[in-house]
Amino acid sequence: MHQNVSGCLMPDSAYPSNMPRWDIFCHVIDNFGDIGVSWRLARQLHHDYRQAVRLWVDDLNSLMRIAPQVKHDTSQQFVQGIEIRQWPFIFPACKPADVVIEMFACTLPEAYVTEMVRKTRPPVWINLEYLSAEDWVPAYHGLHSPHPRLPLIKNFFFPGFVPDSGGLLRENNLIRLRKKFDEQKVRQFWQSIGVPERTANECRISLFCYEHAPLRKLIAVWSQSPVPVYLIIPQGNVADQVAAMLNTTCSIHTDGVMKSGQLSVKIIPFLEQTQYDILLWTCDLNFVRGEDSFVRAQWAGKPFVWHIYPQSENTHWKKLDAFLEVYTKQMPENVVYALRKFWHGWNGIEDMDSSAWKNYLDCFAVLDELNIAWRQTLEAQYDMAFNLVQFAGNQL
Ligand code: TRH
Repeated sequence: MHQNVSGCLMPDSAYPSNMPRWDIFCHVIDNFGDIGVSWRLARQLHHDYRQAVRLWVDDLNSLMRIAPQVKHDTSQQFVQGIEIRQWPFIFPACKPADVVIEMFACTLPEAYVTEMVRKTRPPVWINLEYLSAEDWVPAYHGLHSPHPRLPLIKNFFFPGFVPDSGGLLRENNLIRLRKKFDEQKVRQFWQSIGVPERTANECRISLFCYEHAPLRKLIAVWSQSPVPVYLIIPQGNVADQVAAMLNTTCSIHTDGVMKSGQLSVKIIPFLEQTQYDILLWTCDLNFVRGEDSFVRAQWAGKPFVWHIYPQSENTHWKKLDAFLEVYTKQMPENVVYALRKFWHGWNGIEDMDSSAWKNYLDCFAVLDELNIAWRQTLEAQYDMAFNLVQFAGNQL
C-alpha cells in the first residue's frame, strides 16, 4: 500500500506478488491507435504471458470506445485482468513496476521517473515506437540510451515485419480462432451487427479510413462497379461523410441500407475491439488505417488497403512504399502493379479512377491466396509481446 496525493491509501496492485509487474503509459494523441495498441498489448501480456499489467491512460473515453466495459469516471478499475489507471495531471505517488513501457515516446511523469531511480533495481524502461517497414528499423531496434541526468537507461523497441525487428502483436490463439471461424459463426456475426447474408458474387468491404481519402471518387466508381459492392462502415466521421454524399442520389431501404447503382452501404455501430477483428475476418476486402487496424487486417489473411496516417511533407508516402516493397516481394508483377496503383490512388499519390478498381478486382482471387501466404510469413516470426517479455526478462 502507498499514500496517494490526496492522502488515501491505495493498493499497489491486486496481483500475486510473484507476477512480473508492468506499467504501460499511454498518451492518446488522437483517434484510437495509441490506445488500441496499448490495450491489446496489456491484454496479451496478461493473458498469454501471465504478467501483472497496470495501464495508465490519459483519455479513458477513447479506451471506452474500443472496450465498452471500461468506465470513464474511475481513477482505478480492473477490466479483463488489467488494472486501468487514469493518468492524472498531478501524478500520484506509486511504486514503479519491474518493466515500464512508454508508448510511442510519450513522456513519463517526472514524479514516476524519480521513483524509478529509488528502486533497488531500476525498472527496465522501454520506449515502444511506431510501426514501420523501413529498412533502418532492425538497426535501431533494441538500441538504448542512458538518461542525461539519472542512473536510468531507456531502450528503444521497434515493431516490424521482419525477424530482427520487435515483431507484431499477435495473441497466441489468434490464428487458431480465426481459422475456426466457420460459416455458421460468420452468419451469426452478420446477424449480430444487422447485415444480411452475402449475395452471389458480391464483394463485401469494410471501410475504416481518414476523412481526406478520395471517398467521393471511390463511391462513384463503386456505384458503377462490375460486381456488386456491399460496404460496411462503423459509425464515425467517415460514415457521416459517406451518408451525406449519398443522401441525394441513393434510395434508402427499410434495413437502413443506402443503395446507389451497384453499391450498397450499411453503417454499423463502432465495434468493440475483438468484434472489429471479426468484421475483418468476414469481409472480402478491408480498408484499414493507422497502425492497429492495419496489422489486424494482415492477421485476417484477406486482401486489404491501407490508408496511412498522414505526416507533414508527405513523409508517410515513403513509409507506405517501404511496406509495399516488403509485402509484395513474392507477388507476380501484374498483381504488384494493380495493388500499388490502387493503394497509391487511395493515399493521394496517384489518381483514383475506375480502371484502378477494375485492375485491382481482376487480381482479387490471386490476392486472396497471396494474403494467406503473407500471413504465414508473419506467423513464422515471434510476436511482439513475446519479444518484449524476452527482452525485459534478459535485463531483469
Ligand atoms: O485510429 P487510428 O487512426 O489510430 C492512430 C492514431 O491516429 C495515432 O495517433 C497514430 O499514430 C496511429 O494511428 C498510427 O487507427 P488504428 O491504429 O487502426 O487504430 C484504430 C483502433 O480502433 C484499432 O485498435 C481497432 C479499433 N476499432 C474498434 O475497436 N472498433 C471499430 O469499429 C473500429 C473501426 C476500430
